[in-house]
Amino acid sequence: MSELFKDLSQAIYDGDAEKAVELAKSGIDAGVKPNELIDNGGVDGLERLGTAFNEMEAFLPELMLGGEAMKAMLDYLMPFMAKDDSSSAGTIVVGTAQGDLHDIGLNLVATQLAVAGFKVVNLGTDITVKEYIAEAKKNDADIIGISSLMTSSAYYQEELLKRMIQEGIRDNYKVVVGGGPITPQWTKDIGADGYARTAVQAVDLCKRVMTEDLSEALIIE
Ligand code: B12
Repeated sequence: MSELFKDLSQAIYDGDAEKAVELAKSGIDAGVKPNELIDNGGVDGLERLGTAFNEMEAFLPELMLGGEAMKAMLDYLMPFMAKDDSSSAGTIVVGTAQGDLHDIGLNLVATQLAVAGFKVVNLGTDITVKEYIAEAKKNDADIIGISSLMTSSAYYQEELLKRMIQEGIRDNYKVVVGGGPITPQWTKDIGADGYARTAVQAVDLCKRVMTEDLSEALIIE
């Protein structure tokens, strides 16, 4: 990892928003792509923070500061991501599942999809199964995307698919899932249409579930 990525990761880990933005700016000035700064710097810092939290070396306030620093850096970087206005790749309704307030990954997925030409309806956090379905109908969506950062909220991914079957609307929308605890096996078990590990891969996933005739869940990791 280059020095810049290492410093950026550390600034996020330390919850130092000012430094994170300053380092991101120096990266942009040096021609580094926003996605590289996000993935190699920011996400790395948050992943280390998550591990430290698990090992009780970091606590909730540190987690919050890390999240805030990442958000500040993303706010700075968003305008540097070029938008492809040439086509409408499809409409996707996205949000984090019920009970889940994590939105950093969700916003990254929403941004990448918008940049790639999708019409994105970002519902935000703590979205119930009912709300996903109502919003998908209202927006005439092609895809529903559910993010879950906690094992407890992943349960609602399965609930959504069950509810769609009960209401006879399962085939009306593709359903893609993602987030930390989500695995390819879980994706297959609950009968979702696809899973991607990162926001950049989510674009490929959504394009492919829209256009390809897939006989089983599409996994991109
Ligand atoms: C920052 C953070 C917080 C912040 C969130 C700030 C915010 N606005 O989002 C705060 C402090 C609020 C927080 C709170 C809590 N957190 Co927290 N948090 C984290 C942390 C450190 C980073 C999460 C993050 O933003 N990662 C960076 C982003 C970019 O990654 P990502 O979200 O995974 O998204 C990427 C991919 O997964 C994918 N993706 C994501 N969504 C989707 C959707 C689709 C459709 C697709 C295709 C792809 C995709 O693309 C994204 C970009 O590449 C993680 C640790 C970790 N390693 O994840 C813990 C973590 C998620 N938190 C955890 C916990 C336990 C909590 C709390 C319960 C703590 C507490 N005791 O109160 C609360 C719960 C609050 C709630 N009800 O939601 C646990 C969850 C454990 C579990 N498996 O259930 C984790 C894993 C920490 C740990 N190691 O224990 N947290």
